[in-house]
Amino acid sequence: VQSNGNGSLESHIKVPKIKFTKLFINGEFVDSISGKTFETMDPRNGEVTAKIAEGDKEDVDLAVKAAREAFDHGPWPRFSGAARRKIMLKFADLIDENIEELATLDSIDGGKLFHLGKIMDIPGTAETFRYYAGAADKIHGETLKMSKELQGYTLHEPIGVVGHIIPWNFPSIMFATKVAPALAAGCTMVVKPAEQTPLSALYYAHLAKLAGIPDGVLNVVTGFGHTAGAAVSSHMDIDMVSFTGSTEVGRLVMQAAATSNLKPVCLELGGKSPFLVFDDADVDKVAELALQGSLFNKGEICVAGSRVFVQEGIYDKFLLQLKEKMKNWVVGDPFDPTSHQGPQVDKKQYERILSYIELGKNEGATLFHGGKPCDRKGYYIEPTIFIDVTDNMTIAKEEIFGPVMSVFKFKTVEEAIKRANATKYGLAAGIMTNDINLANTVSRSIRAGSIWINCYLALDKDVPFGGYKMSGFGKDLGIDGLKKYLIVKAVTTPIYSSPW
Ligand code: TXE
Repeated sequence: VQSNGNGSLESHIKVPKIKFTKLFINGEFVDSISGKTFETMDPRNGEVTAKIAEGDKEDVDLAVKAAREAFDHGPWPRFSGAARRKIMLKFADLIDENIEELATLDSIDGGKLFHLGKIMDIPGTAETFRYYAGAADKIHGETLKMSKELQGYTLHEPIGVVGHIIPWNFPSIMFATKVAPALAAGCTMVVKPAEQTPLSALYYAHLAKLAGIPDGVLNVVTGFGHTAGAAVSSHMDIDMVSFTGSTEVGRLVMQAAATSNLKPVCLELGGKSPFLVFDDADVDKVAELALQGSLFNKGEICVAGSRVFVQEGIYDKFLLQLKEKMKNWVVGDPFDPTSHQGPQVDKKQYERILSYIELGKNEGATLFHGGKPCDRKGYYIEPTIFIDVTDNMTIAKEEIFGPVMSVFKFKTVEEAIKRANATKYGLAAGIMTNDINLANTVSRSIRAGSIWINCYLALDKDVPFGGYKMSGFGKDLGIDGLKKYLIVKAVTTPIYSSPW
């Protein structure tokens, strides 16, 4: 179904005047050294939304210099945890006070549903800052049991200047996922947002300053990946890089880290997650979960359950349910509250997804639903379901990052596990069954970082998230997400004999 987009748009929402378009370095919005800008587009119509300062290596150098100074001599790493907590809580409150504006920016930049941004992305961003604010004063080491002449303890120190390279699919959530734990740890940082979605990151920089985060602690350099991004990953004075994006670029980031100053990296990369439906599952409920699992955020989500394996006993019933549910799936303007799916982020992604759909058809999969661009302006694609997909087809192997689901049939549990694991990725998996023993056995057999039993996309700020295999390594979110921004120092002293 396509919404007509007339009259039903949230009428009070006007595209705001874009206030922040420059780099944020050392607490100031500044032009890029070259003076160059790039255009950010509205995916609803392909029109230019704003001209954004195009940062490059020299700008990253300036941002790193500010972050280094703030780390080596500034107050942030030296504050008590409680002092950092207080400022981070203020930051979270300011985010809450600006929910509509922030959600609007993510919608016009990335095509994200405004009504979900308002209740999920932006409040979730604020909550992530609160979660890590609460952790800021609970960072501590251990006392070590040593030989009787020695005593030791560990200090958990901030790792230093951090580089965050973030993608466009969840601009706000990604910003919080990377920035909040690093702030709590006492690090200073340079954020390189995706070139498709720079608007909200710059707005967060403005709020950070209002909240009282000292100058130089949080710097935002907008620009392209091969220039500004590469300058971050290869910088000699950045102590750690946290990256979310494609597996190809993750490899480049790791190479750059290795050939520069051997900085540690945390990589959250692509996925091709299996969604397993066993014979005893509640078909109605599970069909809904499967749809959300692969179409949510127009399929631009690294944990998309894009390989749906259904056991043969309920296969036909499952397809019937999918067909029924697709009748109510609305593709439309992200500001229309009835829309389930907005436009893809940009022309490149739109064309890439359509080329995968063509490949699916050419390689012999059967088109069960959708399969073409929507007949309207903007980068809208019909939600697409393929059946009769075989494991060796390209659409079964590669991450499409769009609203495309492939459905497979299986017979036995062993077969399901084997086929679910037959991927280079290992980000997530869904297991739909009412049999607790089966769910537990399959959970342990799947090589993936997040397992969802009778639910899907159940991501939360307090649950560690990150992949196995070529989906990367290191964890975001949860307390594990904080640990990577800390470095452990061991301190040892002798104990001289004492009468006590
Ligand atoms: O990602 P890139 P793209 C996957 C998804 C998608 C594909 C391509 O399959 O279709 O990647 O998307 C920065 N050095 N994911 O091309 O390029 C870039 O500027 C340093 C999965 O947009 O990986 C941006 O800030 N940085 C994913 C960030 O990397 C570089 C989310 C991600 O962009 C760089 C996004 C370089 N050489 C895409 N080149 C997920 N895991 O959620 C680019 N960048």
